[in-house]
Amino acid sequence: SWFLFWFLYEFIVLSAFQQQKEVMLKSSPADLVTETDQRVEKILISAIRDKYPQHKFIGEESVAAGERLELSDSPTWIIDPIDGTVNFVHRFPFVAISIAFAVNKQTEFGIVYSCVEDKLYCAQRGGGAFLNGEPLHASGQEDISRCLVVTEIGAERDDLALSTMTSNIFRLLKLPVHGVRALGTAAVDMCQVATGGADAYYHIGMHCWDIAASALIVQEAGGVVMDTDGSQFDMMSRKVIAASSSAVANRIAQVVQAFPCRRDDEDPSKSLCGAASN
Ligand code: LIP
Repeated sequence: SWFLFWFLYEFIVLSAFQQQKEVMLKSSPADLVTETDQRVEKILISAIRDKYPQHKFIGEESVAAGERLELSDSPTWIIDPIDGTVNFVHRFPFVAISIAFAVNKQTEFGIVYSCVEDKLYCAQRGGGAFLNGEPLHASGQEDISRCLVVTEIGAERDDLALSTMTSNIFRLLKLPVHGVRALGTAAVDMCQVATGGADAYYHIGMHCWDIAASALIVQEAGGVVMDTDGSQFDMMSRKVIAASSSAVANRIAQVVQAFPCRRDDEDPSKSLCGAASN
């Protein structure tokens, strides 16, 4: 219910936002988690499970705690309790909850609540996209040289990932595009394409829980979502482009290169090149 949502964010996330936080590291020195991330996810999943005991869940912190990530055809809730945890730790004002509901591996509705901005983005498949109740429309821009592009540096700190990400930005700026922005949360980044405030977003390395909801919000706002290699969007591939038009999306796919990263639904015991890691 909206009350639970409101309670979680008003009372738990916003009050913790101003406080000093205990920070734990996950996959890299820039991949952080706090007790608030874990607490919000637990409360949300238990509340939804009470109402829908048959449904499945994919939660960022449940997976981090070792739960197997599996997307089946069953009704599944894909949850990121705090998207933009680094922002949350630093009190940088872009922090969001992202909730997607998928059936047959396809998102049917998605919610992104950017709590410091008090902006509620939502979409239902075939029902359009909205921001605080107002309809959303992507910009429709077709000329890459008139585009504002959003991306992220992400949490990877290995040389290959960093050189790939920085050379992607270099090539885009040389196209040229009007500029490149990064808000520090994939979900809010991507919603900027749905509002028309930005014309494109691309990212390599984020997870299904970061983008499952915002991808539908962009599509329902008339935008285009695809993989960075130009193929069909796959929320498990950890590579995505969202754009104002197919022309802009395809132009970015020509410029952007990806670094190897394990699919979200791939067995973590496998090494990046697929062989069992010893
Ligand atoms: C974050 C994403 C961001 C990405 C970070 C991290 P989190 O999600 O929103 O786009 O660059 O690596 O994945 O960890 O704050 O939920």
